[in-house]
Amino acid sequence: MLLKDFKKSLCFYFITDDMAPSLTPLDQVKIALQAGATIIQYRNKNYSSVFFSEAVSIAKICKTNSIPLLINDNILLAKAVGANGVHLGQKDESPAIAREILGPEAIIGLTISNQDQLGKSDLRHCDYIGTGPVFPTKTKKDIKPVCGLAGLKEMVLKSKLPTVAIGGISSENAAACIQQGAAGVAVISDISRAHNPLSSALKTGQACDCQPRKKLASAWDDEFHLIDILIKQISHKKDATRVIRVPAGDDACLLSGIENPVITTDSQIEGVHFNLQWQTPEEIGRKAVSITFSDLAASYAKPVALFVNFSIPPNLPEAMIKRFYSGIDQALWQYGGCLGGGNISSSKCLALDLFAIGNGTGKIFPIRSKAVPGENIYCTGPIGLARAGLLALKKHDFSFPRLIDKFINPKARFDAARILADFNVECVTDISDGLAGDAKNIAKASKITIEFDQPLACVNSELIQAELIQFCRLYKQNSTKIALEGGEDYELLFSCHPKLFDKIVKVLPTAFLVGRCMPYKNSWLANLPIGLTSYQHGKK
Ligand code: TZP
Ligand code: MG
Repeated sequence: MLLKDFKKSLCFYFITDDMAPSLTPLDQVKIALQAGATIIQYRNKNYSSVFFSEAVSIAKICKTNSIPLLINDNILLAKAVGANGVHLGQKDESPAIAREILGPEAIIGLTISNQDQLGKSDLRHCDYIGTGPVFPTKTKKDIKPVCGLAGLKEMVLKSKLPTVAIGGISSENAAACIQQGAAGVAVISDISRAHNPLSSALKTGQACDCQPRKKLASAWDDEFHLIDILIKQISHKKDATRVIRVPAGDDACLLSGIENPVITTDSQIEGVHFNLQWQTPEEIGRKAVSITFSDLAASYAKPVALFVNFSIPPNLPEAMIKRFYSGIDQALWQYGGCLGGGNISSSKCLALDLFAIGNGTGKIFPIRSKAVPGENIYCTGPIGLARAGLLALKKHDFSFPRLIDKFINPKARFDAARILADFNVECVTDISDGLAGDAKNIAKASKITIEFDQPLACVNSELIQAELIQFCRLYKQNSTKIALEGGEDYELLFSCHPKLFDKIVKVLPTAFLVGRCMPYKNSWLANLPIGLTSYQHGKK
């Protein structure tokens, strides 16, 4: 689920019933999902550890069908089964504790039965509220008086959070609740205890305008079948360089005629580099290729072949895996290069390991150790945008589309690399770990000190987009810090003589001065604002 769609996912909210006479909670969930339920809550008022495997099975089927799962009351159970969040009552643990345990991306709901509770509740860590009972119900005994459609409407108007109507909901009254402005309706017994649960669920789905699922998604389970369909899915087969003699599909790929083979690798790991709540599988696949190919761009090499090792958790649906490959295919169309092969393996966490082979110029292979005193360090374009985009996503704030796009859709700068190669620039690296960190890599390799331009014009000038300034003002962030420390812009950092730069900037007008190359004096970087570092994996 993409977080920006969160409100939509509240629409048809099914809650499991541990006291249903004939249907297990897992069977109830299957029926609700078939009928088009958009979110599931596992509610088991008699929960004990013997039900853990039941919760795990429900978590699996929800994950496979990309439907968020919330756990009623039990924060630790939510954590243990990898649910998307919790629903808490007034007497349960606080939303603040749930946030601390489940993290910033968790969905946290709170029951608010009336205006008095609304006034008294701290909603800072909540994403939605559940209001009811709207209509009479026999499912829950210790409840407040019914609030009716009028009470629901008042709650919708007074609460800043999306409101889910609960209590006595059926296909007869679901649409009326949504007409009052409710983001969704939560149903238990009208499905779990219905004479015909599927037919009842389908009617509620229809009332909520939710499409039924003809077939529930199945998790991938056959490696060879998957490899077969994924290879077929890659439509970019144009081997412009004519060096791939045997492409993906055999034990190995046969290449010939690469005069200057340039090889690089990169990894994208769920929870470290990407998050399915923010990015679609297509975007993740595309970005994985862009950042791997960014190393080829920084080496003046043209993409030839790409190899993808895909580690996939067992409950991931086949359809979603295909979407990652569709993003990979889009990137191959964008940059060139063919799929040379890969591997698929089952794994606890979702990860894409990419290997790329490119063909270098044969004339120059730019490296980090070629910067010399007398030259300056320059950057090919604005920086800090991707980091700010990531921070915006973490704050669930989608009002910075350019920043978010920079994080989600970085481009390998083959265009800028071609210009630098034409001018015989010999010292280049791509900025993946922040301007300060990558400048330090050049300084160390070249055994020089890079003295940053004062007062850091590169980050304070108009080059930093208005959106970044706006973002920093709103969230009291230091734009210099974001620009210098933030990784993932994938611009190129290079060193050359100022006179050469005067020519380069005419054809690459976004390029700007970062600092000067000086003989080594005590530190690799000088003139950096105090306290700045760069992002390094493994280091906080
Ligand atoms: N909270 C308020 S009413 C209710 C809960 C958990 C029970 C809703 O169940 P049903 O069967 O959909 O009326
Ligand atoms: Mg509760």
